[in-house]
Parts: sequence; structure tokens; C-alpha cells
Amino acid sequence: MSEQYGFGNPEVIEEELDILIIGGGMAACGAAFEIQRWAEGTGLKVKLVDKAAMSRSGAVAMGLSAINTYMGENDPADYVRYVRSDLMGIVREDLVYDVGRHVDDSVHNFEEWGLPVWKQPGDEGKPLRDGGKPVRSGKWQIMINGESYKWIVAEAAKKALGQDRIQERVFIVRLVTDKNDPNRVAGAAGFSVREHKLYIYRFKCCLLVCGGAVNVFRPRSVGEGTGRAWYPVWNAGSTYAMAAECGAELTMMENRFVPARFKDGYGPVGAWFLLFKAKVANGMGEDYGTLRGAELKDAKRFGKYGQGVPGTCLRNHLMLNEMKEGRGPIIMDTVTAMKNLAAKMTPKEVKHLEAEAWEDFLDMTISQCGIWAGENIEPDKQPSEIMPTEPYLLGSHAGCAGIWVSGPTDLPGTPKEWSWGYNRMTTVKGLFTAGDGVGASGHKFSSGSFTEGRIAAKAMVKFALDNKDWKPEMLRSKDELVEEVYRPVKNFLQHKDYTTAIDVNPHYITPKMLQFRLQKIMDEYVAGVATWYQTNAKMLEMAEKKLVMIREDAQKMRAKDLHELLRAWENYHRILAAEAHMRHIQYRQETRYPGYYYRTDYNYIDDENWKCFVNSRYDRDTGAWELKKVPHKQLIKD
Ligand code: SFD
Ligand code: AMP
Repeated sequence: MSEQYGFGNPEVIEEELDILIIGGGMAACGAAFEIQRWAEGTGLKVKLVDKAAMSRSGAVAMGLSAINTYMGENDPADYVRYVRSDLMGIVREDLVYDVGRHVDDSVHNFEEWGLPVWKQPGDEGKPLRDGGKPVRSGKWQIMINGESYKWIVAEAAKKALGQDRIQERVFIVRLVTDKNDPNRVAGAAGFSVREHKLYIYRFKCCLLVCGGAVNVFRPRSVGEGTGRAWYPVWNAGSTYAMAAECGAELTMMENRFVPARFKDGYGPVGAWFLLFKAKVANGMGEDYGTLRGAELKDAKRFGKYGQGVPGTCLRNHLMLNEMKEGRGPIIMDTVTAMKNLAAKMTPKEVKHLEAEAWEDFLDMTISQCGIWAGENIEPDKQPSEIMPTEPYLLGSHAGCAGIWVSGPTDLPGTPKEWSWGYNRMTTVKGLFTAGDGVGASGHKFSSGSFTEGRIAAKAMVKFALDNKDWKPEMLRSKDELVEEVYRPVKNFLQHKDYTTAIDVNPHYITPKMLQFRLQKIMDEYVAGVATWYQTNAKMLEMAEKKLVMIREDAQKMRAKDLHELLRAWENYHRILAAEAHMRHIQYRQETRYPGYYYRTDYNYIDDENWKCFVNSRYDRDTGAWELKKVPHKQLIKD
């Protein structure tokens, strides 16, 4: 291989472990923090690998301004009702309840580790654990000064697990099943994004927590704005793709999240709506929610879901209608909101309020402040535009795409088939997940994802101990894995001299170009922004053909350096996540989530036929997908 491009033969490092944590985000940090408590003294060998640097990796990289899941005075059963209603009736209530009953302890820990939590007057300095009352923005959300949120949580995780058990900047490409049991995971392969090294890990079990999928759809930010997104651009669907390739059953991959966000900067709206009590209007200045909200009462189209407080997708639906019918743009009246709040404040308090308005974004979505500064917007003087973004695939925010997992057994009425021994284990033996990875259980957010990592960690230790004498034997040899992981490099080195323009070559495609192609397909056929989030059977049939082709062509991606190798594999993961999403939308013949996407050929909610989970399985050898309905069961009464 050519040294000119920094590619000699890679050094291959093989390691035998008991437990591997793949990812370094909120769920991984939860697992790292919890695992030693159960593994101490057992002799189990545990390791964590993250493609980036844990202190700023994943969705919480920039920080957050709120912790969106904190029970406090609320009942976890009520939390289940909220999540169920926001996700249009179909969630795994056992999993949601499990998060609800454990999440507060995690938040108390965050505070003890140094995260500043806003408190009610009189309770300043009183920790949450001792009954200190937080400032709530909504029933479930509490306000924090969270610029360093991830740094603080990662520090605790690193201390608990030990720096010597953590490897940063290793991108895991794929899981490998066991030679003697095709439904059991035995190892993983990846590469260093900084050094010329390839890693092969063998283990008894692993936690796959690589977050959701971003940049699967053509983003609204193109050209000079490229790279800006709401969710973290580094999370490329690795969780869903690697699980699918390993044979795990996915669930609710038709679901997506289309967040309403401050236009161009992607600033979240929660604090503005719930804390600052800002109102939105259409371009004519009309309060469209009040004016046309009654449309949601149409039971033929929205079933029972439009009768009460509209969930996140239905709020989007009303907004989209305004824009589609030419009554945009949607404008948030930050000016009146701040004026109302300031009415009873001293000048000093008003200054503080102004600072908070900026800090909400400085702590979480800095680019929004860049937009405000660049466009001369002061939120107390000028309103801002709100816009539905491109779709994201995730299982922890206001969405529920993900993997089908085993749950707890102790919630009365839980179907037996929802639990197969180890909490948060997927249908593949030894493969666990949490956070964005767990499907049919949204609204966990940062705190719930961390908590789910803790739940999984405890179960993994039990699994590893129960399988103490089992030896993993990987189906693929070391040479096969090296060949596979470095294929994009080989594509480049073999063909680079065929043309004089390095990016133009009939034998390979650059990861960047392939990504554009994927995003165009998803945008135009699978209900992206180009079609106002609409699709139908025919469009999906076209998408299916194109996605199968792009999956084949992905074998021809080139990598001229380690950075491109990373990009190539991210794209490969995106393609599989995209295909799962498309196939689930194709299978579910209804519009379960109006405002997230529309099947225009079945433009209504059909509880009679589709109040069920949709699960899928991918066969890596044949490339075929199998989809099925799985019965839904409500466990907590209305
Ligand atoms: O304002 C590989 N989230 C919010 N949660 C809240 O509690 N409050 C908020 O205020 C929230 N908001 C918000 C949020 C996220 C973002 C981006 C913004 C605003 C701008 C959501 C939470 O952050 C989210 O729910 C959790 O972080 C999910 O946790 P997890 O663990 O499932 O994903 P992760 O934290 O992104 O971590 C993923 C990790 O995987 C690594 N990784 N490692 C190895 N190999 C590979 N192939 C890998 N691929 C990825 C990543 O590096 C990372 O470490 S608001 O909008 O409501
Ligand atoms: P966001 O900033 O949009 O990610 O929202 C943060 C939290 O506030 C999530 O729990 C949302 O479901 C909730 N939220 C945001 N906007 C609204 C709204 N208009 N009404 C009710 N809840 C909201």
C-alpha cells in the first residue's frame, strides 16, 4: 500500500474482553458509571470505545439548557401517559416506566458532580436530592446551566471506569456474530481515526450506544451552512446499521423526529415555548394554533389523538399547513414574551432575563447565537423565524425509532414475550442497547438515556457472569475484517492513477458525493422537505430500487485518508438506517405521525389495523428485509 497517502498496512490490535461499551455519549457514560458497581471483584474485563473524545462527544457535545426528563413530584405512570400520547399511542410502556422510575437518581448525581440546576427562590443551594425545588420549564423539564453538561458527566464516567479502560477516537464499523451461533454477537471491528491501527475486540456481550442518525436526509443547511444540523452530525446511524447487520430486530423505524427549530441556527424551542411562554403566529400575524387547531378534532384523520393536548407531531402538522398553504413564515414573538416577563422585574432582573435568552443557546446551540448576531437580532427587540427541520432518526428525543429489546418483568400485565431475561438486550444474544438505540420508548432525553445505560450495564454484568465459561469465536477471520474495513482505502490506492483529477474516477466515488446521492433520494422520495414530508407507495417503490443500488455502490467508496475512511463508513451506516426507515414507512399503511411524515395514499391514522409495533429484520447475506406487525399492549390505564 502507498505510504504517500499515509496508508501502510495497518497495525492490527486484537483484544479479548468480557464487556465492550461502543460509544461515549449519555447512555455509554451511564453504563461506564454503573458497571463497576456490579463488576467490582468479579474479574470481568470491561472497555469503552468512542469514535470521538468523550468529554465533548455525541448529542450533548455543546451542552444543554434543560434536562427534559425529571420526575420530581410526578408519578412515573403519568410519565408513561405523556410519552404514549406524544408518540401517538404506540410505545413499550414497560421500558418507558422503567426509565421513569429510575431517572431522578441520575439527575441527582449530575447535580452532585457539579451541574448547576436552577432552583426556586428560597431553595438556592438546596440539592435536588434533599428536596430542593427545581425551576421547571414544563411538567417534565428542569432548567440547568448546562454548557459543561457533557464534560461533567464524562468526567464521572471516566473516574468510575478508569481511564485505562477507555479508548477514544476508535470508530466501530461492524459487529461480528459467533461462529457457532448465528444469533449471538462475539466481537466488533473498527479503526482508529487518528492512527493507522485497526482494532478487533472479542467479548461476551456489548452495549451498542452510538446515538441516532443525522444527515440521512438532505439538510436544510446547504452550501455555506453545510454541517449545521440540530442533532449531532457525528451520529451516523451506526447503532441501527450495526444492530441490523448483526441480525437484531428493529422496531418503529418508520418513526422520525422533525423538530420545529429556530430557522437556520436550529435553536431548540422548548425553553421559549414553556419557560418564556412565547407565542407563534403565521406570516399574517394570526394565532394559527387557536384559529385552525380544531382541524385536529377530525377523528377520521387523526383518530382520538387530536382530541386532547396536541403532541409534538401534531403541533408540527398545524405549522406545516400554514406554510404549505402560503401563510408562512412562522414567527415566534420573542419580543412580547420578554416584555411580559419583564413587566414585574427590576432593571437588574431584566438584564438577567436578556442574558438567559442568549445563554439558552450559548449553552446548547451556539450557532443560533451566531445567526442572531449575524442578522442583528436581539430577541427582546426582534422576533425570530421558526421552521420544521429535515428529519432525524432517533429513539431518545420526541421520536421512537430503534431496536426491539427485552424489558423489565415487574410491571403488571407486561406480555411475557417482551422480556427474555436480560434488560435492554436485543434479540441477538449478548447485544445490548440504550438511549437512541432502544426503540418504541422515546422522551428519555439526556437523563433517561444515561439512566438506560445504567440499567443495561447491570444486566450486562449478569449476562457476562452467567456466561463466564463461554468463549467467543468470531465468524469472520482477522484477514477478512481487515479486508472489509480497509476496502475504501484499497479502492483508492488501486485506481487513483487512472485519472489526473483525484475526485473524478470511474472506479470509485468519494464519500461526500455518495452522501449527496443518499440525501437526495431520501429527500425526494422518502418524505423529506422537498415534498413537504409526503410520500406514497409509488415513490417508495422508486426509493427502494435506488437505495438497493446505492447500498451496492457504497462498496465503491474511496478513502484517501483516515478522515475519508471515517466518512465512508458513516455513510454506509446511514444507508442501512435510511433503508430501514424507508421499508418501515412502506410497510405501515397509514399516517401515524402527521407532521413528521405523510403517506398520502393512506393519509389518516388507522388504529383498527395499525395500532401495533412494526418490527423488521435484515439479512446481511441476502440483503433482504423481513417486516411484521407485533401486537401493542397498553399497560397503564388512561
Ligand atoms: O433542547 C460512536 N437532547 C436533549 N436532552 C435533554 O435532556 N434536554 C434537552 O434540552 C435536549 N435537547 C437537545 C438534545 C440534543 C441536542 C443535540 C440538542 C438539544 C441540540 C437529547 C439528548 O442529548 C439525547 O437524548 C442523548 O444524548 C442521547 O444519548 P445517546 O447515548 O443515545 O447518544 P449520544 O449522547 O449522542 O452518544 C452517541 C455516542 O456514540 C459515539 N459514536 N462510537 C464508536 N463507533 C461508532 N461507529 C460511533 N458512532 C457514534 C459518539 O461519539 C457518541 O459518543 S432539546 O432539543 O430538547
Ligand atoms: P425542544 O426544545 O423542542 O426539544 O423541547 C424540549 C421539551 O419541551 C420537550 O420535552 C418537548 O416535548 C417540550 N416542548 C417543546 N415545545 C413545546 C410546546 N409548544 N408545548 C409543549 N411542550 C413542548
